[in-house]
Amino acid sequence: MSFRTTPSVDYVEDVSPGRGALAPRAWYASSDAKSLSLNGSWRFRLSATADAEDESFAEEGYDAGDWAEVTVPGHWVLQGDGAFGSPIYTNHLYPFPVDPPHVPTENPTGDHVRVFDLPADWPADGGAVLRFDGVESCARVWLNGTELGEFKGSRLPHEFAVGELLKPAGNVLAVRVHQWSAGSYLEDQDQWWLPGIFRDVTLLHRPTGSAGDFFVHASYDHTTGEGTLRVDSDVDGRVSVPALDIDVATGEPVTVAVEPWSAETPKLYDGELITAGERVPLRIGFRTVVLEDGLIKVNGKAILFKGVNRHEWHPEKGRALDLATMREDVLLMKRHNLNAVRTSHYPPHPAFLDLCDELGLWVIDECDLETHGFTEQAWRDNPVDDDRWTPALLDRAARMVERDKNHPSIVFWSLGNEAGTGRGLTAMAEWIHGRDPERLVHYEGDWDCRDTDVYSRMYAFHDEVEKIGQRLDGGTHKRRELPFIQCEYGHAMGNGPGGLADYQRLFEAHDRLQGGFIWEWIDHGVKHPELGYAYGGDFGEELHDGNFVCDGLIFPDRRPSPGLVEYKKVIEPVRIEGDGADGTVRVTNKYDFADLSALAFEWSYQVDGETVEAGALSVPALAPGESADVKLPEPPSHESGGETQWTVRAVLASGTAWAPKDHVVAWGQFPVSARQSPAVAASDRPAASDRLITLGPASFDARTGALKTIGGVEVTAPRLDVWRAPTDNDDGAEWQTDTRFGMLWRKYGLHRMRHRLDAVELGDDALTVRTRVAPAAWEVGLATVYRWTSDGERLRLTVSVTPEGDWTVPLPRLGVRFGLAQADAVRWFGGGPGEAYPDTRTASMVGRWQSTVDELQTPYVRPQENGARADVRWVELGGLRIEGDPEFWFSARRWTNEQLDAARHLTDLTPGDTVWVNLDHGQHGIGSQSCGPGPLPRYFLKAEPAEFSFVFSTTE
Ligand code: IPT
Repeated sequence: MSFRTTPSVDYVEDVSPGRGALAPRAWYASSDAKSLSLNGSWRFRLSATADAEDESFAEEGYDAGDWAEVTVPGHWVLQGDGAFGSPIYTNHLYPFPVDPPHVPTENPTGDHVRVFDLPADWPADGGAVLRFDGVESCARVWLNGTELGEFKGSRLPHEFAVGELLKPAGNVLAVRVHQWSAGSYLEDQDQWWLPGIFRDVTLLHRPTGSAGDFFVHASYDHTTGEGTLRVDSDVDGRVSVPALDIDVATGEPVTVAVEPWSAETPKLYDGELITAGERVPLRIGFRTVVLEDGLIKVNGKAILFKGVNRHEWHPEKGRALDLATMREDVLLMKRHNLNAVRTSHYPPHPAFLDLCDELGLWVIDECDLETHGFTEQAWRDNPVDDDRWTPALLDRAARMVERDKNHPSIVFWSLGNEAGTGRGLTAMAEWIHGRDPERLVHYEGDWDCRDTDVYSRMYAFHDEVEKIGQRLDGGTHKRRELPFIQCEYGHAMGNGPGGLADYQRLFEAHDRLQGGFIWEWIDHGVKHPELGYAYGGDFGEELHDGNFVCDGLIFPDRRPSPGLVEYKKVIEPVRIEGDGADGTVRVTNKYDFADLSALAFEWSYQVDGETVEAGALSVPALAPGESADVKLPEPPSHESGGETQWTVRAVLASGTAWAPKDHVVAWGQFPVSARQSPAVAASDRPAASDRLITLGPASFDARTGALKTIGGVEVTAPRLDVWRAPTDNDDGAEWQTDTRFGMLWRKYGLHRMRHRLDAVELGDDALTVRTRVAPAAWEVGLATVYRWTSDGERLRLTVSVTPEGDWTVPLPRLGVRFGLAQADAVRWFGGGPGEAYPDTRTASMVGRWQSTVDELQTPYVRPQENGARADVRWVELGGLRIEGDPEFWFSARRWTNEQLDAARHLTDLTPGDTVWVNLDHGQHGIGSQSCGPGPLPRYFLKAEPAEFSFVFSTTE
């Protein structure tokens, strides 16, 4: 016989969504009804299991005075300096045995207590509601000793009626939170597992006659320019929109001329819902979303998503985001030309959606649902195909739709992510279609599109996307009628993603392709005292997926990574192409709705990268899709012989809600006269002494031919270098079936090339050093000849490389590396200001740039190849000037590429005595193979015969 002395925790493993909570409804902040934030410091006690402690802590009079404290909103594992456990990162593997709905006995459980008084002016009449905006993963709640209920659905709101229970002072709110529950099986998103009350807790007064749930329907008829407003409300009242002279009863439609809402023109009308007991502010955006002619149309026009997937992330607070951080995200998105966001993979904090309404972003609002880990067992027992779980799925769908339905920015509801297929998903889609026929339904996991209004895929390769665009992809009849989006593409892990411009060309070429969403917005690095930013494994997790959680367009501190700068350029809403020779520029408006009247255009003219003159360019306020050819002024006069080009920029003509006046939206550059290659007459003759060979300004080791000094500058001799610290995209994901070059490069020993000296030859006009560069164990090699010449002042190095043997892999890079004892400031003429690689170079602008060796580094959370500048004509650093023939890729760092390769965190990189400079003739493309295609073949750096030169001189 057995009996329990411990509290019953059966609800933890119950597949039902919970009990006690109120029906879901719209999320809004009242103008006049009182509310009390219960955010702040709460008493906290952590137990190792769900039933370790009884429920007496919830009783009035319980003294939690000796408990620890945590901040709400927050995750306990990110507080207490490790005393409360640590985060766990897995991509899709459940960090517990898969035996639904069971969870481990070890189930970290946080008891939270908050004692509060009602403000003196808290009305005595009416009721009150206690709202939890997000608790991971399962909570049981008591107020003043009375149990209110329990709930699951971490990123969804739950409300309880508490009016009867409130006292003027000394209210005791007790919340028991379990890290693992049946709900965890539905929340297998690729992110950190972070238990806690991580969104706001609020007490809302509900006056007699207050509004309950309401649904704002605001459509736009593009044929008449009229909007129709109807606010359906549980509680009757009036709806007023002063700017439109609207004052109607709830439920009554009214049609008036309006300015429509779009992501580009986010016109919101302030209104009010007035019930007997309450006034609720409304922000109304009129727009109509339909599927028509196989296209997603808003206000009669097909739209193109230039989107990103956004997880909520803050390096110290996890998913407990403050308003300023949310705003920063939206501002950064707008400033980088993004027009859409998929709230991967759960509804965000509702304030984020307010910002999307206000500043203008199309939103795919995604439900808090992912069961990805079931893929490991061929989707057996998948909760989305098991009727017992369907109530939980429908509850989640309803909590999302009801909470968020009044946001004009939301154009799609998404059922969730990576949950396979099943009847539960169909039930969700049916319910959503019925509840909100005015929006479309998205889900990627069913390629037959049984339940969805769009064919959506993730990481489809360019060639497949093109086929889909051409409608040659086949599929079910239904799918063939649908538009296509990539809900995830361009995996922004580490250096990259490459190939975005190639995708964008396809999206723009085929109507059916309505754009995509980069994976993902931000690196989920956790701020760490020793490691800088931690990733999977850094907390000793038994299962983890390493730095796969750091795959964002912005770094954990929200600084834009080069990937975001590249994306901004690739998706710019104005195309500026020119012909330098005939002095015209063709401007094309690529917005879907806006004309160009918000933009001002500027031209500038550069001679050798230096702007000599600039001015305004008058461009007509083109309508979407229109182009115009605009004449540039006469080129300014300047000394002849230089390399010249035009740069034309489109900037904001005046400040907007998201960026100041003069913010650059788009640009184009076009050459006028080409660069003259540097010429050095080979007039000097190398002279050998005992130990040294001298040639012009340089000295070499007489035995090895290795360069030692140029003028007064000591160098570690340049040698051929083909290695780069593999990027996450070079390494590729283990499931990729295409060749992963990062692995092969290592296999073939490109990181341990040996340099055999074959000859040092002194000629009449050159010093020639012959070598063979090759890895141990393989027959392949690179016959490499360094030929040095000089005119007495300048020194020219010509490197000739001839591959030997059967090279089956492209090279990571091809160039020379040399060392400088000292270097700090860097100036160059070439591509900048940021890094670029063959398939990430759209945003690289030709000009004069300066930086420092430290600032040239791109701080990828897991160190890897970074920081190359493209098309460099010349660079100056450490007392040297280096000109390239042809242009080259430049990078410099205070550690070697081998040290960079060995580092796991930025804190592993410590500056040495030498600044290592790479001058590259070629770089292999970047691609997106960490979760997508590798570089397209045209970006491969093939092992082929090559010759390239550098001219060295001193700057002093
Ligand atoms: C895809 C997931 O949807 C996303 O959450 C994230 O894990 C991303 O990959 C990779 O970072 S799923 C993948 C198997 C294609």
